[in-house]
Amino acid sequence: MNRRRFLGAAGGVAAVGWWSRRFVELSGAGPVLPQPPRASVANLTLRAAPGRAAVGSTSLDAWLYNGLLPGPTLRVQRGEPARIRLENQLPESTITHWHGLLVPEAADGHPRLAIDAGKTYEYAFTVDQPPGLSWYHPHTHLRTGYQVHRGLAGLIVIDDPANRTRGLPPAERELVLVIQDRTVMASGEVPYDLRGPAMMAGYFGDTILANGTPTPTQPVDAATYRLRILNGSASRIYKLGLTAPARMRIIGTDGGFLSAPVDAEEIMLAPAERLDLLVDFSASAGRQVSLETRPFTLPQGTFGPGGMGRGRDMMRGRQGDPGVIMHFDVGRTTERSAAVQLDARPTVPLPRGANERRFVFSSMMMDHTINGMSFDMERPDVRARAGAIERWTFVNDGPVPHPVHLHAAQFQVRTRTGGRNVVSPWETGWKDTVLVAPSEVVTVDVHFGPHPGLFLLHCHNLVHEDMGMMLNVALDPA
Ligand SMILES: [Cu+2]
Repeated sequence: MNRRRFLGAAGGVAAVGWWSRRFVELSGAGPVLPQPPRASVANLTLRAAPGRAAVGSTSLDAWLYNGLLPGPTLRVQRGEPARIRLENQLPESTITHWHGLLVPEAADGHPRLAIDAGKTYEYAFTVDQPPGLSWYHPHTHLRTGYQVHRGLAGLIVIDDPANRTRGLPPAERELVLVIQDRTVMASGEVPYDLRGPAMMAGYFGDTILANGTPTPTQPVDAATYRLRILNGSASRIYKLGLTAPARMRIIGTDGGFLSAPVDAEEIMLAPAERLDLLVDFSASAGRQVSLETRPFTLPQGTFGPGGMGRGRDMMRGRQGDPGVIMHFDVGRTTERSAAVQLDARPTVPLPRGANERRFVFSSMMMDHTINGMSFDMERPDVRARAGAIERWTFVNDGPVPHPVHLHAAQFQVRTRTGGRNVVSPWETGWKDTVLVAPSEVVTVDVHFGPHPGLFLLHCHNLVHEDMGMMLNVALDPA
């Protein structure tokens, strides 16, 4: 069966008429933002299994890690060894990837390591990188999008022992937030229907879930909070903003802290990107502040406005639709925020004579390729060296945006030409995922981690990834 037919056939509920669907009930004063329970990685069993997860007035027919949506938040200290046993109680094969962690090949969750239903996989690795927010999710051949969509995803926080001396908010004013969009039926089913425009633009759900909850309301003091945000959506990009006076300062991104906080009015967050944010609510005491995603259009590339690239699906909305993610009810208790001292991973200039490579991301006629190639599990496509520094250029010559993700490395975004034509403030730190919109050319300086082996470069629009927009990166020993 070819890749496209397989995805279409296996995509979940087949034909669902709009008349049988309804939006998950929304209420103005919903539940608070649930915080996933924390788990240590010292001796962790992560069980992937079918389950139910309460979502608004219904319950999702889900696949979950340890019964939770999102899964438990793994808290780890730098230098701490992780021993994690993955138990696959799903009806199909799976494997878990630790997105953002620099781990040995055997622990990276390459799809060729997937285990059958009923089997277990033992992960052993040591976390040795600066504090920051990473996450974990399946990386199963052809099935990543479906398995994440059913609910398999969770956060990893590399803790920072120096939090308080940096002037950052205390633990009780730190919130994690996973943003995902899903269409949830009254029955609890979550159709993942990839026919038509979805095969080009990706999956778009009609409800935005914040830690699995539609539009929660979080009570906060009129003080500074730390929000650690993951866009865990398959395809949807969010343009984050606040509805009432509240100052947003970016302190970190995928790979850890920026060198200094950067103020922002709006922040664009593509699938798999993370954000470490300070929000000062002191100007909105006694008011409600909403975190919203604002409308946007990206350049449309070669199809032009109104083409397939807009991915308009009558019922599910499309890229750039506005929506409310959650509310904050700001109390009267005020507290002045302290001066913030960050500690960024140092920048290293590109060495003379560094390798340069170019990758062209193309989406045409519902085929998604990199340099004309579709993913082959065994074929090494790029050979580089562990520990090396290289300059890579990502080119989007098609009509749909691609959040480009590289395993086993962190990179720094250097330039963006075409399209938005700017490197945004939230892209200035160390990253592992960067949005390359239509017509854009983005150069990054890649710093490979210390581990040799077979790793991946791919689009993190999970629909594109499963349709083959992925290459193998073979790292030789340093
Ligand atoms: Cu893509």
